[in-house]
Amino acid sequence: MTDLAAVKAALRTQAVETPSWAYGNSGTRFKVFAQAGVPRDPWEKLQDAAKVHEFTGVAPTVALHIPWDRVEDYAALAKYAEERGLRLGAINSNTFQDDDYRLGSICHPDAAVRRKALDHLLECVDIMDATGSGDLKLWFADGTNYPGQDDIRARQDRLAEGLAEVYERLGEGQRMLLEYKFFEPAFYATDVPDWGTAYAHCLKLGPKAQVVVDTGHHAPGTNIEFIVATLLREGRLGGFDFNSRFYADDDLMVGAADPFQLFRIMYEVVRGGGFAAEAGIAFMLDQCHNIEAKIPAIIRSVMNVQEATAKALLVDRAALADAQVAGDVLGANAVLMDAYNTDVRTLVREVRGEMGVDPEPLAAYALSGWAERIAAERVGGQQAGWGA
Ligand code: LRH
Ligand code: MN
Ligand code: MN
Repeated sequence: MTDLAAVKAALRTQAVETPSWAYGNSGTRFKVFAQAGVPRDPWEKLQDAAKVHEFTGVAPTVALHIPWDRVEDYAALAKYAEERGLRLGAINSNTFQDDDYRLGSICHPDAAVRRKALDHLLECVDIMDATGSGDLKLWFADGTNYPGQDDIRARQDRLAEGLAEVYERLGEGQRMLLEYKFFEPAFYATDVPDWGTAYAHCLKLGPKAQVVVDTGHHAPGTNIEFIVATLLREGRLGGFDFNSRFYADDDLMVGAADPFQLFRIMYEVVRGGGFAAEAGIAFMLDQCHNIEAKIPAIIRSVMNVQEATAKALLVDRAALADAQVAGDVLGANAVLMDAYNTDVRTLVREVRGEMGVDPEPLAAYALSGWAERIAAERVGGQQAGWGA
């Protein structure tokens, strides 16, 4: 038997971080379809993020991407967020949109390019100081396209050296979250391709270096929940970049392609003690909404995470443990599936009501008139970054 009151209490503490770039226009290599009312600057992105939080109650922080969200005064941006009931979350670095980075950034063979990339990462920590953000999220587009193009080991040495310099710069209460991705834009060898490589670097660096799992960054069929369980067990799971994929790094709404996978991941989080606030795991979205309306898509994503979490919390852990110890294969599987197959929509509606949030976030947002207002007021929305 699961304690429903405890499940609800846990759900009320949930926090999902939304990415500033999901509010902007984005697309594929082929076309960016501009939408009416899209934010023109980081301030307007925060206005939209505040709506997501207002209608879900569980999206209190917003991740920034530098330089996409470059402003003169980051402390003022943080204050602007606060005035809207938000906080600024992870600062995402960007060492992939400059001509100099053709052969990589902190793994580049030329020391001058490495210096430039490192200076950017250090600037991101300065921004964290100003915004009060605790996490620096690092993803490197570094890698090679052809065997022999560069020395794989030397690139690892450069990576370790660069990361160490940034690690040293981290202040009290600041962490470095290292994100891996198995391919793209490099096609032969990526310098941080998998959790093992990220973990090895983090282990050398120290406890403030943690691995971030972007759910879209694995080969098809990868058992992501196993990675989550392992990193949690080792105390090195820093957070998630949630999204869905059908093929590659699709950045679709989390829980859209494979809600069962999202449940399995959230179950391992709950099982490993990662859901408690003290665990410090950042539950971030990393998505792009190319053809669908952005704010409703982000609200839907937050709801999907919330529902998957509710199901994970509903797993009858005692019954599961009994079945596992008894070697009852089908019984154990049935306990897990019972939780997954539970319709939790009424439960989460109740949780919202208890939090003073409308039980139907999407309908409430549609009625709020915000979409019409921004479409009328904002002309010339900003692109999220791709193809800019
Ligand atoms: C890389 C990535 C990384 C970037 C984001 C925009 O594919 O997942 O997190 O910062 O996309
Ligand atoms: Mn990501
Ligand atoms: Mn990605």
